[in-house]
Amino acid sequence: MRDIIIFGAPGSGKGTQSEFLVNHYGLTHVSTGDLLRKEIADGTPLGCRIKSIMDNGGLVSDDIVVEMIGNVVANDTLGVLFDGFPRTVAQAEALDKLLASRQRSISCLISLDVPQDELIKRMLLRAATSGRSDDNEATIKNRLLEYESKTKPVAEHYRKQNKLISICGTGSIESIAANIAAAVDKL
Ligand code: B4P
Repeated sequence: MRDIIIFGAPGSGKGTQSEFLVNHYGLTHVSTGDLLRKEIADGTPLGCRIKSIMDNGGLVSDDIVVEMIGNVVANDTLGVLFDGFPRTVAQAEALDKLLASRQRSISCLISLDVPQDELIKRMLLRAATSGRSDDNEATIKNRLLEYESKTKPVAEHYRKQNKLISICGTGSIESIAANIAAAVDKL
C-alpha cells in the first residue's frame, strides 16, 4: 500500500505529474482542486459557497476538504495519490489521523520545487486554454501568498517524519517523472 502526497506551489505541476504516478503505481488519484471545481461546475450548494473563495485564490475551509477526503480514502484499494491535499498543517494532521485509523500512513511527500517567476509564467500560459477563473494575475498573486503562509509548513510537517522528498520541478515533464519514480522506488 502506497499513500503518496504530491506537493508544491500553484502551477508547480502537481496535476501534470499525478497522471504519471497514477498510471505507473496504479494509485487512486484524489485532487481536491478537481473535486472542488466539480462542485462549482455542478452548481451544488457547496459549489456556490466556495466559488468566490477559489476565484479570489483563497483556500477552502479545512472542514469541507477533510470531509471530502474521508469519503474517498474509505473506498480505496492499492493506495491514494493525494494531489493538492493537504494544504494546511491542520489538513495534514487530519489526514495522518484518518490513515492511522485504517492502519495506514503516508509513504512520502514529493515536493516539486519551481522558482516563482516560472510558476507565474506557467499559470498565465495555462490561462489561455484552461478556462479556469483563478488563472489570472491578481488571483495568482494571492494563491502564491496563501501557499507561502499556509501550505509550505506542510512540507516541514512531513520532513519531521522523514517523509519529505524534494524534486526539481523544472525541465521536461518526462525527466521530472523519472526523478520522482527513482526516489519512490528507493523507499
Ligand atoms: P489545484 O487544482 O490543486 O491547482 P494548482 O495548484 O493551480 O495546479 P498544479 O500544481 O496541479 O499545476 P499543473 O500540473 O496544472 O488548486 C486550485 C484551487 O483549489 C486552490 O487555489 C484552492 O482555492 C482550492 N483547493 C484545492 N485543494 C485545496 C485544499 N486541500 N484546501 C483548500 N483549498 C483547496 O501545472 C500548471 C501548468 O504548468 C500546466 O499548464 C502544465 O501544463 C504546466 N507544466 C507542468 N509541468 C511543466 C513542466 N515541467 N514544464 C513546463 N510546464 C509545465
